[in-house]
Amino acid sequence: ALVMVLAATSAFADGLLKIGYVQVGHESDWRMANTQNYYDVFTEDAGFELELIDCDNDHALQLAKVREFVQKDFDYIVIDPIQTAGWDDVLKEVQEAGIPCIIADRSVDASSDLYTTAVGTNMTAEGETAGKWLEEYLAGKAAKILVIEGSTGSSAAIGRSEGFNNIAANHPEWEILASQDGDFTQNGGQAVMEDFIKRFPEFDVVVCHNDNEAYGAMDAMDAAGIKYGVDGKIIISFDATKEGLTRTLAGQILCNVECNPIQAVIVMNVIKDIQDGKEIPKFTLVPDEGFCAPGIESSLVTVMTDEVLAARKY
Ligand code: GYE
Repeated sequence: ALVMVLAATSAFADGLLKIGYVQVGHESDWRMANTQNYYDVFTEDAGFELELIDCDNDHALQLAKVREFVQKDFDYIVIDPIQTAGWDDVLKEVQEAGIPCIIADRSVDASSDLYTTAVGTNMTAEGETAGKWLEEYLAGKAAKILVIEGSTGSSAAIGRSEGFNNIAANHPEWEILASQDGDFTQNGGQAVMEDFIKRFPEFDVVVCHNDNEAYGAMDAMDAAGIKYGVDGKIIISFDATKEGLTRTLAGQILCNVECNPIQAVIVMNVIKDIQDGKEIPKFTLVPDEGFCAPGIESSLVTVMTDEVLAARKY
């Protein structure tokens, strides 16, 4: 569906469009890259004044900051929702104030009538890519699987679990031993993995919902003398940040499903289209792809090389 929105004429004397972005926090390398990308793109030279708030994973704070943007009559409000739930009231308030609202990266569990448009990746598809890669790699072999989830209640964690489970459902020879929240952080990933190592003496695969959790899981396995890589435990990760892909190229992470943090340009183009009075789609997909370690044959993901790594900015 396409939607028409009334363009904002900046209420501010400097003529710059005021953009308020409520960012999730600073939990991961992905997040830092996403924040940097917004600062790089929404510059004064480009005609914008960006106020980016680090909400530090605090849903109540995120709601309060959106309300503050409404009070200050910002031209556009961009929300990267920490959690999917609990958005109806505040979205209605933004709408009643007549401020175009863009949901970016993560999604909300609210009617799409309540916001202007959304920009983001398909987290369920990311989970399915991870599952399909594993399916191809194991080729019928049985596996005991541990999952370190992203922050509970976030669309990124919900989607990745759902997608992976969709594929796992076709494999009675796969056993998911446990699935636990590591909050998308390195410390969280390490703590969950330390706990897993105590509880599950035998496992084959660790699925980490982001790269930072994977680094923490590796630290825990290093400390316990557990090998990972082509001749050890299989680590699957998400995000495919520069460091994550460095470890994929090194054969430590066997599969890394990208989630592209470079989203600000897409958001900016949507805003420009609204300004120009153009019709905009209700959702714009940020494309991403999967990668695997060298030496693995895959029909689904790109095999890592030095060139692929060199081309990554974040
Ligand atoms: O995968 C993780 C981050 O919302 C897609 O949040 C994002 C996720 C990303 O902290 O690293």
